Amino acid sequence: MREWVIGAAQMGAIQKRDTREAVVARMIALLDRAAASGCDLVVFPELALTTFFPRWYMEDQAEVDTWFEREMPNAATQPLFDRAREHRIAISFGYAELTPEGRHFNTSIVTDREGEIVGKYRKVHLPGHVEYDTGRDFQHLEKRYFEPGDLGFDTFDNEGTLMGMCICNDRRWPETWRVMGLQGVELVMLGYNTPSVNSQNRGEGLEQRLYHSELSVTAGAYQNATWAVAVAKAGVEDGFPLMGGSIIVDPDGFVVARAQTEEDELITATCDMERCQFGKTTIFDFARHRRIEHYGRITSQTGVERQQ
Ligand code: CDT
Repeated sequence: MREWVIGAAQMGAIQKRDTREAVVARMIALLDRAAASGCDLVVFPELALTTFFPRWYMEDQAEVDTWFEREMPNAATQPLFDRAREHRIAISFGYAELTPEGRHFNTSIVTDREGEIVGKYRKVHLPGHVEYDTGRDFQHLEKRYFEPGDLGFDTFDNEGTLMGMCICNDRRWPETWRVMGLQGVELVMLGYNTPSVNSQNRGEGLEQRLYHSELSVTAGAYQNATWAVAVAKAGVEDGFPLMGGSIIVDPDGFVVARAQTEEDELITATCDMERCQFGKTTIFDFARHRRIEHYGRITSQTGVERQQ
């Protein structure tokens, strides 16, 4: 399938007290709206099933584990998979994954239109910190609760379209996009939970935060000639605001649909995968133009090393 009607299902706030069942009911309502709009694929946010729990400091691992899913689908999410299959809509969403071996990941999956999981991704770039940080206005403890993903940035053939995923902070790193671009990716799906203010710089407000998100996604899409769908969990969660700004971006880097609210909201676009071909065969024809002899630092070095 080369032409997909894609829905970005932005979600409003999820409070700590909200159950998985209540959240899944909201996701199903968005899915029904997507079916009415003719969608073939719907993308939901990062950690779509719960509040953004990494803002809360916890020491008790049993309490931490209550935010994680031990299998997917499970009893709470099975109705979402069932409805997606009924509508013949592929879905992608993020959740906290606890593996049988006891490993913790910030994960997303994508299904085909039969409701079968055809791709899984585990977040690589984990922002934030491990210990309680008194210097911040609020906590961001992803490095405490998750380990870095171990699956790389794979791409998945989903009914004839090459799809890839990344999660939130990953979108700010050009390497994320290029590793998928080098596999010929045609659609990058990502969800995010981005605070509306910078916890370490009160002066950086919503407008700048939205700009940096859009800049990252539009640049990633353009420079790799791929469609991109970036979907927020937004709104005020237990007093902590998350930004909206969900977008669908074409392979030329232009925004073709943009959310207007910070609530549950569906935006859609018809995405022809053949449109990736022009960029991939001209200015971003990697085989002809890349000069890997100058890129060694990208994989041999993390921090800055100044040349004297
Ligand atoms: N969820 C997530 O990755 N959020 C980050 C916030 C970084 S602030 C520590 C983001 O890049 O949007």
